[in-house]
Amino acid sequence: MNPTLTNAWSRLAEHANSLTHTHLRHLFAIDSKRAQHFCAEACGILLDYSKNRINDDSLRHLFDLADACDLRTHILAMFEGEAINTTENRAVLHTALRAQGEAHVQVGGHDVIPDIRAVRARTHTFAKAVREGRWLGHTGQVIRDVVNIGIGGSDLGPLMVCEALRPYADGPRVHFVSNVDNLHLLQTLKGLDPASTLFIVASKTFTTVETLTNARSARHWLVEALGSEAAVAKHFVAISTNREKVTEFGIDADNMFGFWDWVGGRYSLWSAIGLPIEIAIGPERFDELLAGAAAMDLHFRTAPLKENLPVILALLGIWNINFLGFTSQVIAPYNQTLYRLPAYLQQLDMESNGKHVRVEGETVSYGTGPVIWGEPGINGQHAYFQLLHQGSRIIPVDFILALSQPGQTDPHRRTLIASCLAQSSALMSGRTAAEVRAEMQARGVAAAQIETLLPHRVFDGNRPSNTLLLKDLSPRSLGALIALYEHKVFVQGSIWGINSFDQWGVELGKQLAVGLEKRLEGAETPAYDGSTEMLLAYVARQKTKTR
Ligand code: G6Q
Repeated sequence: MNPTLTNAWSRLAEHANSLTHTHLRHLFAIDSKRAQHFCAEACGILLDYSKNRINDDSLRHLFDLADACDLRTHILAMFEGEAINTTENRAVLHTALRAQGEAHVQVGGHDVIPDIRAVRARTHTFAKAVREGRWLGHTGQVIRDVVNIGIGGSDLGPLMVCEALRPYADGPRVHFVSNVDNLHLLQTLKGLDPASTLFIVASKTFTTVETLTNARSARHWLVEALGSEAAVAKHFVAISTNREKVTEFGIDADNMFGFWDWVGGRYSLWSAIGLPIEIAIGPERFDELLAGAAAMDLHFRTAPLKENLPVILALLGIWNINFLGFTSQVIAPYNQTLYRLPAYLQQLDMESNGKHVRVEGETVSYGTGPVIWGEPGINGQHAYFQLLHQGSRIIPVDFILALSQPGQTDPHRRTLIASCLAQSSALMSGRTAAEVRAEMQARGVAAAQIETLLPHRVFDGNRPSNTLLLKDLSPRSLGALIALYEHKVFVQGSIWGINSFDQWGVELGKQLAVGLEKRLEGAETPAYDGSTEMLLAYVARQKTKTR
């Protein structure tokens, strides 16, 4: 169903006009229970969405839109393994990876749950052996450092989770190398002892040039140092769906942990791709991460739409993008260990919903995925928040704050919480000219100077945000938080009628890079566009000069 053809869409458009001149301050003033009213809680996460430019009517129309677009049917289709990734004819079953207890999920008539659990048993055993010092390197040393080599979905998820759960890390140190710029690998390996270093080569396809180039260089570093090709068997494992390519690379199939084409790269941290997490925090805690995500899955699948966190978050996004024209979205986590969450969500959202054609191939006439960006909020306050408060565009913010974490103490924690609450309050209320004037007068500022400074010191406010409070930042609550955003992205994709699970947009550049690399090696290639040819000539001149 094209969402713009629904009655709900037309009503939302009209309704948005009627709210144009309403300030959030006013909405709070006329409803003393607004905060309680526009608030929902599930799986240890409180979502306060009262600071959005909405009222009861807005929500009613948004839920009608979800119904008119058959959201419930879409949800069921995903959980039940239908091939909803239509351009690749694949099911989308990251939810099956974290299914708890007795479960059966069929893909093409085959129950995938036993396969998932068999691989998990192997990753658990392997992670334990590494953590307990039973998996020994080629020269008999225990593993002290683990280097994950992967990129995109084979990097961002495990990296983000390992960082977020660092206070729980009690295994070997885990490092991540993704950029093909060899300085990333070089700097990571600096100070590591090859005899006690294990490499995980993580690549769904095992054809990704960045990952294979890094993996080859890592193998060279190891073999040089340990003096034997045989060392590879004890220092390299692979996570992939491509057994043939893994063995071709020289990694024994026994040292490979598999997954399946129905796991999208950016949804894969719940599969064997999570091995670095298991090694860092232990298989039991990894299981808690899965259980947290499963709890959110259950909530998403069963809670009424009006209480459903992912649905509410998604509909508010649609309201902001399609009806208010706010097409950018900041992710501002306040806990330091969540510092990679914005990058992770950037891939999750922008690769999933950065689409301009509907599933049927027709070009959309409405906005789709937002521009997602951000950095930890507290640092952001000293950097990009100026634009959020007084810039000429309105950019909604998701404030994310876990209220406790092992090792967190006051006064640091208090300052963190106060800062987070202060920012969303300031964005919402702003500061009027009368308030600024009164404050400056009270400080004895001269009248003329007050008038000069006034326009610069006024904050319009009325800038929307969500606040997500987690009771703690544990494997379980993190699992729920990630699943919440996965489902938010899914709901938006379903309503926009796009395929959130392919990523053809990354292909063209990859193909061009192959030819350009040949040209850089000196081969003749067909001419590129004028700009690219000019840049190639510049590169060539610099190369000659530095020789
Ligand atoms: C994720 C994308 C992409 C992918 C990387 C790495 O959904 O498909 O980010 O994860 O390109 O791919 P490989 O795991 O195949 O190396």
